[in-house]
Amino acid sequence: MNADVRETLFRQAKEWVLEAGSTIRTKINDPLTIDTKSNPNDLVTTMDKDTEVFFAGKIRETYPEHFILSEEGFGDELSTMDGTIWIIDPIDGTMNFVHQKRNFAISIGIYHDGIGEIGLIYDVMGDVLYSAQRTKGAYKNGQEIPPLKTDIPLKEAILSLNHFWLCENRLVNEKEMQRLVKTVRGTRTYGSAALEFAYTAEGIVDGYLTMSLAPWDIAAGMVILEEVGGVTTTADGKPVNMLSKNSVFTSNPYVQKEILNDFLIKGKK
Ligand code: 2AM
Ligand code: CA
Ligand code: CA
Ligand code: CA
Repeated sequence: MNADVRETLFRQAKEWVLEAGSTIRTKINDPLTIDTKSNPNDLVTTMDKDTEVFFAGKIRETYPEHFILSEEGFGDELSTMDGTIWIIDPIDGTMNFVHQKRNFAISIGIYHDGIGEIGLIYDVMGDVLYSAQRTKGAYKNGQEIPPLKTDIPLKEAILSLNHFWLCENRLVNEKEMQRLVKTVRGTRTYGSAALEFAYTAEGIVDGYLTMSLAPWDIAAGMVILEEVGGVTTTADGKPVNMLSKNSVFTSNPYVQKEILNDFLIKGKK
């Protein structure tokens, strides 16, 4: 994608993200209609849907030739990554949105012919915008985020992961995961994949490991991570597929190989 085209698109997407975030803040204490999707803990609210409708409307009106890949069903059915695709999670961390009224984000990645060009992750209640354009660096509220540290011993790393990894699971032997948790300095669980990507990019956690994410959970984060030298793969070290669900391991490359080889691949089922 041409750099000028990308810059214009970036400014437009950023404006819409801030506008959508402002609307959510205004309505944060309004009564919510909450439904469930795949299971009783898989929540969706009218705010998720309304926010996605807002973006889909703006995009279809302004860029009718673009495509939309999004969580709540107002996007397109896509079978290739050809063209310009807005990959949208209107609210990432819906459970946090419902229970905590904070710790959720709007996540938008814009990809062109399969390449991540723009990433925007907006911590709505914190009013913190993480953003990146390919080859132009990553920013937190307009301040450039420095490249990730290259000297983190595993015993001083903080890892973000869901506690399900420590229970019997289909991917990695839980004994290896327990050993990993005891090896690193600490672990965290924030409940918003997009924010966990942003925190990894910021270097306040050194990696994020998750069992099953959709493209809209990771599209923006991957662009931002890449700009600070981070690496994103599946939990067994393979490239992630933007048209399907994936296990995901995004990390500082300095600890990535060690965690992959010594724990995830070693304990792989
Ligand atoms: P969501 O809030 O947009 O659904 C929670 O650990 C993280 O995993 C959130 O980023 C959440 O995104 C994501 N996630 C992906 N699939 C999920 C599912 N089926 N149920 C709950 N959270 C899911
Ligand atoms: Ca969801
Ligand atoms: Ca999500
Ligand atoms: Ca969502």
